[in-house]
Order: sequence, then C-alpha cells, then structure tokens
Amino acid sequence: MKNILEAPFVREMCETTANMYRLGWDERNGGNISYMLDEKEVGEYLDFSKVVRTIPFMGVNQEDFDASPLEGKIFIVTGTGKYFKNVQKDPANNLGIVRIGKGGRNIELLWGYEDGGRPTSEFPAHMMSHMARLKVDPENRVVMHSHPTNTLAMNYVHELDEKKLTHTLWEMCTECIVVFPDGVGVLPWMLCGTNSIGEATAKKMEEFRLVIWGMHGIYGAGKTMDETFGLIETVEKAAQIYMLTAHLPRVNTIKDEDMVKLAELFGIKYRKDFLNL
Ligand code: 2HA
Ligand code: ZN
Repeated sequence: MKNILEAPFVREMCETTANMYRLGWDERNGGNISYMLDEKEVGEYLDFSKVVRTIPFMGVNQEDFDASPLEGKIFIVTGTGKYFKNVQKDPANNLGIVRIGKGGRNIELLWGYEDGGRPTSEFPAHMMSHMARLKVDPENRVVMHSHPTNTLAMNYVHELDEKKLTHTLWEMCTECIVVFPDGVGVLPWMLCGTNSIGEATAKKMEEFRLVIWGMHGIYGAGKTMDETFGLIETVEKAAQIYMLTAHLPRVNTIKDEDMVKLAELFGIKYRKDFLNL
C-alpha cells in the first residue's frame, strides 16, 4: 500500500484548507469540505475491508434523510470542530476518509479522525448537495463551505435577493458572468447543522453551483477542488470590490449589454433573467 499522507487528494485537501485559512475565510472551526474520491485511486492507499469505526449521521432524522444514492461512495471530509488552520500540519486528526454505508444509513470511517473525531456537522447538508449536483452534473465531486469575509459583509448591506445579488456581483468584475453564469442562489438566515438547511441548500444546488447562506457564508460545488475554490474566490473578489466601492458615488459600471457581449464571446449559457434588458 502507498502512503496515504502522500496521496494527491490528501495533499489537495491540505493545500486548499491552508489557502482558505490564510485568506481569512475560515476562522476557528469555520468551513468544511467534502470531496468524492475515485475508488480505484483510494484502493492504492487503503484496504477497504478495514473499517475503523461506524459513525451515525448527526443532526438529521433518519426518516427524513436518505443518502442511499451515495451508498458505497468514498469521501475525504474535514472533521467537526477542527480548524482549517491545523489541517496541513496534522491531516490524520483533522481529516477523515469515509464510505457511505449500507442503504446510506451510516458512515464507515476508513482513515483519519484519529483522535476520535467525525465528519463536519454539515455532513448531511454536504451529502444532500452532492446528490442534488450529481443529478444535474454527473461529474460533480466537491462541495465546499466557507465564511469569506467580504461575501459575508455584503450580506449585511445588500438585499438577499438572487437576481439582485447576482447582478451586483456580475457588475463588479468583468469575468464574473463567465465564471458563474448560472448566478448565485440565496437562502435567508437559517439554523445550520440541520436537515432543513441541508434540504434547502440541495434544492438550490439543482439550479446553482453557488449558494449563499444569509449572514453565514457560502456553499460551492464543482468537478474539481480548483473549480470549486475558484468559484468562491471569484464571488469573494467581486464582493470585495463591492464593499470597497458601495459607500462611494458610482461613476462607471459594466453595463448589461457588455455582459451579453462577454457571454456571447465565451459562448456560455447564462441566467438572462438576471439581467435588466
Ligand atoms: O463547520 O462552518 O457551518 C463549521 C461551520 C458550520
Ligand atoms: Zn459555516
């Protein structure tokens, strides 16, 4: 067996959490990532017959929560209560590799959480988001939650309306409409760690790869870690420009006609109903 600490997916989790921490997006235990892995690749590092522990899903009523479509799928996931700050120096305590058990009823730990930990408190929301994204994009692998500073700041001074918020973000950087042409879904403030926020997020994920949790943070989904990180990074950059300029007189702006030209140049399908043409 190869050394799991050298596996590309473990390195990627370490690098991404370290980047997010350094950007100030994931204070303390804020944020969580789940990344669906290729069984064949993981098989080079782990013996699938060795289940370290079986862990129940937390924060959900078993009757309302059905993860059976993910039975047997393997994920690397940040641990509950763990700090992104610490993942790189101690992946074996802060990360876990888990397999969704029979009928999607529980979680089988294959590696990690060595100090007795378990997956993020948002694991059910992540699993529901994976199921929702996989229905619209069979190649989706990553779900990422974070508390990016300017995105969060913008939540307090901008209407939490999908069309208006997406439009404002698209206006802030030329590339925004190209990076997230599907726009940004928005949920009001809701109690985190619950079935209801998981279900509401998953519902939005059928339409959007990005979902704002009002006055809490953001969810992103994508095929790769880079794509997902890049989506959140681009929203955060746009929100930063907004926060740097919102209190100043607006002299110039990217017009809706300009955004149409961009979308046409890059040949992308975008939310036309989010423009005011
Ligand atoms: O994992 O960010 O939403 C900590 C959180 C909960
Ligand atoms: Zn959070």
